[in-house]
Amino acid sequence: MSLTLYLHPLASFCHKVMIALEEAQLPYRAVTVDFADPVSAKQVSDQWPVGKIPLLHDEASGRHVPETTIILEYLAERHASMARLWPSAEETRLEARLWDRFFDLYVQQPMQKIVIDRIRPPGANDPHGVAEARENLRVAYAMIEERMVDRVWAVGDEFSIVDCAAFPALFFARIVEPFPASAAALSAYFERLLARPSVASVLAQAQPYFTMFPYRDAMPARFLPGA
Ligand SMILES: N[C@@H](CCC(=O)N[C@@H](CS)C(=O)NCC(=O)O)C(=O)O
Repeated sequence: MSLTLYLHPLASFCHKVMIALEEAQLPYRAVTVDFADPVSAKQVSDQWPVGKIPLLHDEASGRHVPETTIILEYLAERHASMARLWPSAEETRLEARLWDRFFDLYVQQPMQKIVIDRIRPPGANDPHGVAEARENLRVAYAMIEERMVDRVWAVGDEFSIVDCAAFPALFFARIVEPFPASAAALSAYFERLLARPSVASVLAQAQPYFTMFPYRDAMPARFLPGA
């Protein structure tokens, strides 16, 4: 097996790549990174000093590839099954790049800001930053709602890398900032994503770690183990 993914099963950006790997049916070795263990964390920081996961290692090329979108581009250049997750028409491909950035920057990042603030040491919280992040999420939800009114998937007619980016972003974001009741198209899109076998598989891998999630108290019961 040529591909190794350094990941954590609870980490939302890792889910984006894990879902894509499952969709593309590319086998990989998963190495769980424990950032509390300096030896484990060093496996990542030696190759990518910013220390973010996921990080891909491809034994076939000897390369380490960081950053979710770059990992998915790298794999698409080498595997037809991953290339199929990227729209081929130029205009749709550009749209896919845009909405991939959208889900990373305007859903995942504000969600992370809110989540991480909950585990900051006493006195180190950033209420203003968290309020801004919540407003960012509300704006993003309104944009997705408008977009998804007449769509099945986020870009083009087929499930794509954008949907891989969308699911983990929306899964954790809606726990910290629920979707508005009026967002019917967004909620229906979320349920379609949930029904995807690749998504169900990645969620099942995350489930044993949900107790580590700082907002576990707000997690819907249907996602908890044994539900
Ligand atoms: N832009 C990066 C973001 C990756 C990211 O934020 N990963 C989180 C896990 S979801 C992480 O490594 N957090 C560890 C840390 O910040 O110490 C990507 O797309 O890969």
